[in-house]
Amino acid sequence: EEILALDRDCTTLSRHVLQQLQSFSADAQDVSALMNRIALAGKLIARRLSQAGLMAGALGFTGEVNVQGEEVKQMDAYSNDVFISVFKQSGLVCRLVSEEMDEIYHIPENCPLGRYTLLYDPIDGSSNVDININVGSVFAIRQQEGDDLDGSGQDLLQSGRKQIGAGYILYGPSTMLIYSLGTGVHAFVLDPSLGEFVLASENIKIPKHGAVYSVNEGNFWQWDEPYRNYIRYMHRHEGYTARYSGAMVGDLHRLLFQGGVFLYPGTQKNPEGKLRTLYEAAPMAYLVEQAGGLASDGQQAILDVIPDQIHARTPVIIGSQADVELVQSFLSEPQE
Ligand code: P6P
Repeated sequence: EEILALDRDCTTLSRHVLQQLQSFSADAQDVSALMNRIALAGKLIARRLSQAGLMAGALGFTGEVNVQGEEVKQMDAYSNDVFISVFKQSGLVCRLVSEEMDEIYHIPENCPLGRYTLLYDPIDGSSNVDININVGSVFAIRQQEGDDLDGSGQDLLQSGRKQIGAGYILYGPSTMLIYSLGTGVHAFVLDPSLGEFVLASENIKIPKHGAVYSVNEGNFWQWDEPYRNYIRYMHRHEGYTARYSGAMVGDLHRLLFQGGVFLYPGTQKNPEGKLRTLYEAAPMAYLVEQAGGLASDGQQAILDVIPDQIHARTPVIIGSQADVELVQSFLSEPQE
């Protein structure tokens, strides 16, 4: 038992990544180093979150408004800066795309260039930060294609199947890092006494069905009728229960282990919904498909969605196969 625990403690994230890639090539080493950098960003953000309530200026708003038109929380700004600081000198990336930055961040001239682009939401669910409820960071890794000479990042406007890896960090009672590089979904837990993410579970498979449906029913009257009919079905049938935290990462983490479905449909005001394709929907869809679940925008797999701009949004129906298919059955009903 003790040896097993010791062996698990020694399965650090970087070693696990190399095992997943079954290679020690330069590329594999780069991806392993990149994942390690993401883990470092997670540790720095987790540390700040754990102290935020004690630090003047760590909570509340900065007074700015981001590209989403949302007020920027101190924690959003800090966490975005953490990712920049961690990756700027890494020699692993050439660009950063963040929910918190209108423009693509190009690694400065005097810094070493890498071949990957990291796309991330540094703090997803930041409305939860000031009330000490879980938030998360979401990330996707794409390989640099072409030269992006005009810096517009057109090569990033491709389907989520171009992602070479994705994952999230969940800042909850414990800090967890969940990732996949295309060979299954794996979970690590931050052991603060070691300052290391330690392997918790491998090859996580989402249950084929779960009781939970996770959606903001406050938007009910803005949805098209098929979504309303689906919710009415949920209300009228035994065996379903609603869970919604206001932070996608926590809601999807629950579904990964317990099954169920998370939805953020389009509304009349925002037909594309609220969630961003490149750094929220696509990475989560990548993970959920790797875990044996489904992720749809209502018409097609989210991984086949090709965004028309860096901060494009998409409707999201994501989770257990049976539960996503149930939603889709309402969407395919003929409309009167
Ligand atoms: P609403 C957080 O801002 C977020 O992007 C997701 O993490 C979350 O699921 C959703 O928006 C919450 O949005 O409109 O339900 O408050």
